[in-house]
Formats: sequence, structure tokens, C-alpha cells
Amino acid sequence: MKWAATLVVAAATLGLASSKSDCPVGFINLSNDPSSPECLNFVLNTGTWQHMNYMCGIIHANISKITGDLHYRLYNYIRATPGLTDHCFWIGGSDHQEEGHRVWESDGSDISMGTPHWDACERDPNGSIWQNYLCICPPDYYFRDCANDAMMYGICQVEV
Ligand SMILES: [Ca+2]
Repeated sequence: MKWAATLVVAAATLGLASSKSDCPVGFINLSNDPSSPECLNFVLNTGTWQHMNYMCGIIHANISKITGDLHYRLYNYIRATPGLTDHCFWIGGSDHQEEGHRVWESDGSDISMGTPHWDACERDPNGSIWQNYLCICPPDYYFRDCANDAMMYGICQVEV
């Protein structure tokens, strides 16, 4: 009797997961548009940006490209999720190839500067060659140039 109930619950959970998200297992869908899922995976081990870039590759993903409203939905998700709220995360932007020219690692496209993604009260990021990689941190999760050797969690993303 208990077995049957467990199986029913498991089936219901699987059904819910597959109808609600088109993302691979382990990725959460932060899109509000059912026709174009935005699938993110939070890597809950600390490492450098380079390490996180490598880790994302292992799970057949890219280090995340956070554009448009996805940044806001990510902010809300992190703040609503215990275990994520207190942490910084590497995302997939950098100027490691050309100082001051920030691009997304996954496709090489330019990163929008200024609001709403960067803190309007802070001067332009000017961390020179010691701060080449983008991270987001509490409490505001604005994009920041973070130190090349900083250790933090990361966010991977997969296109579906
Ligand atoms: Ca830099």
C-alpha cells in the first residue's frame, strides 16, 4: 500500500517536472516564455572563473549569459532560494581577451554596460587586468568585475 502511494507521488512529480520545464535534468527554467526556456544550473562548489568555465563544459553547458530581464528573474530566484542567497556567483562575462572590452564567453557578443545591469552609483568598472571576470553578489546582484583569483559559486546555462 505504501509502495503504491510512493509510485503515484513519484509519477506525479516527474509529470510536473516535464510539463513545467523543458530544461535538462539539473537545470532550472527561469524563462517566463514557455516557447523559449532559459535553463540555468547553479554550481554549488567554489572555484575561480576559469574553474567554473571548465565545470560548465563538463555538464555540456556554457558559463551563463545573463541578458535583459533574465538578470531580474535570476535576482528574484536567488533571493527566494535558501542556500543561494548568501553567495556570489561567477557568470560568463569577461574582458580577459581585451582589457575594458567585455564580452559573453558563450558567443563573444558585447555585454551591455550601465543600468540596469551595473550599479548606477558606482563608477565604471576599472579593475584593470586583476579583475577580468563578471560576478554577481548580494545584496543587489549587479554585474561586477571580480578578482581573477576569487573563489565563488557559478552559474552554467544550456541552450535548448
Ligand atoms: Ca579587466
